[in-house]
Amino acid sequence: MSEKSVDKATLKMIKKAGDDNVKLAWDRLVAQQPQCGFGQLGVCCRNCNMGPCRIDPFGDGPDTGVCGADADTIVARNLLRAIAAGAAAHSDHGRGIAATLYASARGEARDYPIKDEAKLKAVATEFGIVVEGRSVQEIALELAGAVLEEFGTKKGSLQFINRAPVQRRELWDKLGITPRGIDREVVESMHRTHMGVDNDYTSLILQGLRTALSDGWGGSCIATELSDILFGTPQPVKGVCNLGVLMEDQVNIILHGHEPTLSDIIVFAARDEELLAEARQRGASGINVCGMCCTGNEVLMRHGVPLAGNFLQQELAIVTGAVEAVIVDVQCIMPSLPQIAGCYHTKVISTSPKAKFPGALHVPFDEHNAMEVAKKILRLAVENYSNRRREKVSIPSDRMEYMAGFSVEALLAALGGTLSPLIDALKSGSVKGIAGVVGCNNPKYRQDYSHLTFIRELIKNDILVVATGCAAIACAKDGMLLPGAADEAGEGLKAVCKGLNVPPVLHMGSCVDISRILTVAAAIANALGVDIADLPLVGAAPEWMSEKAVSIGAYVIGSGIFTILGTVPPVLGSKNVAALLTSGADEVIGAKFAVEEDPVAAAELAVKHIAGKRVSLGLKA
Ligand code: NFS
Ligand code: SF4
Repeated sequence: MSEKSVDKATLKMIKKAGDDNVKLAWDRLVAQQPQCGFGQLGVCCRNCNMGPCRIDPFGDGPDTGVCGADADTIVARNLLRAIAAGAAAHSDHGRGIAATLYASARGEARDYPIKDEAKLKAVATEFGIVVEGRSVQEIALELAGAVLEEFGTKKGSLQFINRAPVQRRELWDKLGITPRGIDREVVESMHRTHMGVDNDYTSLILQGLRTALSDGWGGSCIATELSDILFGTPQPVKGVCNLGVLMEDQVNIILHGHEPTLSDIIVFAARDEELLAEARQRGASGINVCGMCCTGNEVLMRHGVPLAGNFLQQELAIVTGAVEAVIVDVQCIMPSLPQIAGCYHTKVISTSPKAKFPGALHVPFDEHNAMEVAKKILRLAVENYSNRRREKVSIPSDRMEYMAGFSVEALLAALGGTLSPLIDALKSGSVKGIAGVVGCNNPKYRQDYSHLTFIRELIKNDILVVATGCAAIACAKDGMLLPGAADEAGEGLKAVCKGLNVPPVLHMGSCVDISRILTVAAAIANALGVDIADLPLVGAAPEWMSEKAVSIGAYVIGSGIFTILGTVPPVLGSKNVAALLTSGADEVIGAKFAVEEDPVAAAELAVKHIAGKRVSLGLKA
């Protein structure tokens, strides 16, 4: 049992699920055994109806598909399609936020006023938009228009890439991977992977980097920056995390998915007096809105909303028997939820026209009428409190406090207005380097174990950790986001954290907020007059599972940062592709991937890499 997770709340609810006869992701993983070896190696292709084809990895069966595609082509094509899907998910999220800003500026989304005018002006200025003497509405309208244009832009490259150091941009130009329109890269990737188009694995992978860069410096960056403008730029905030945040005597609501357009307004709608009165009338003492996964991170970063857990806890929240509604929009929502909810009284309410779930209640969310719809959804949850079956309720007591909210702006404020103190700490070696630790849970690996073990090793070695997504939630649950966690850090990092009263692991937000990490990396490189690839940085996704994570990994190495994957990607069926990603890429793009399932060994790789970069910069290893 303890093999499944290091999280006590998770283990308790896995046990309860067993008692309640509920099947979870772990059970379904067992039912899938043995998983397809061709799929694991990435050598199966279904891109046309002459197939499906598969390459024999042992060399005594076919070495090409019907069309003649070999393992290199098939593996690279599959990888490119995964990147395109991941980039599409992040970028479509970004487009949704941009459309909301556009509607807000046109006076068509009254529930979304602009919360951060200073950031609006700063981002508009970046886009070359005049801000002097103009109203917030006028600026927002022009900015939203310019941002929406980035998806299919004619101007040849994306705006936010200009944050990257000139050396990096010149390299992208030289390699022909400067991202053009965001949609264009995704569409071109689908075109290139159609039967009989791009068959050269190097060319396919370069397009993978370009598509991923259009995510990291495009769609994701848009999602982050425009969310800050609309919902407020995060500032350090405290809250509580893990399934123990659910309340026995309150209407419990889980917000799960990704887009803050939905989650942010629900947080405010839940303060409605009428709804609270209705809840009290039904015997509840209040309405307890909690987050899950990345939309949870969005509302945690901005409002300190309690966070019920990360990816592998979405089913378990329902298993507590204490959740009236799981309100979802898009991404990382298991299709199993309505089925599990059927064993309890929980209602799963889907809200996005893009994501319907058989067995769930669908209430289309409408940004033009957001508050009204939010209250309608909440009313369903409140009414459902009367259906709670007390005998099925068991909420684990496990909960942990966290400090989050480290936007770039908040980080700068903590440092006294400039990055100089951080750069000085890097130079002196009190902080040896910075690691971005991101990504999911994966039931193939013990939940949170790799995240936490890897991160602990890093901070011991004076490497500052910045985290997002489900990795950051793993840290929150384990107390790693508290300033006191600095006691586990090396002497140098400990002193820096104590001086600033910040944790050794800084929660920077949801997965689209990895764009914040890129922005900081670029700013440090620019301040030192070097490329991002010259800095003592590493990226890691210790427990990744999603296609979004594949896109993230690709844009992180595309941006010049060595990246360690803790779960094995399906590329091993092509020696050439695997060699390009884990070694050849270094000479081309200045960074490469490593795959290491053991988090202690992975940390050793990170420490060694950072020491090497420090020496190259003329700093003490
Ligand atoms: Ni990221 Fe967020 Fe979590 Fe993985 Fe899914 S919630 S966008 S993909 S599982 S970190
Ligand atoms: Fe087979 Fe080629 Fe068609 Fe893929 S594209 S299914 S390898 S024939």
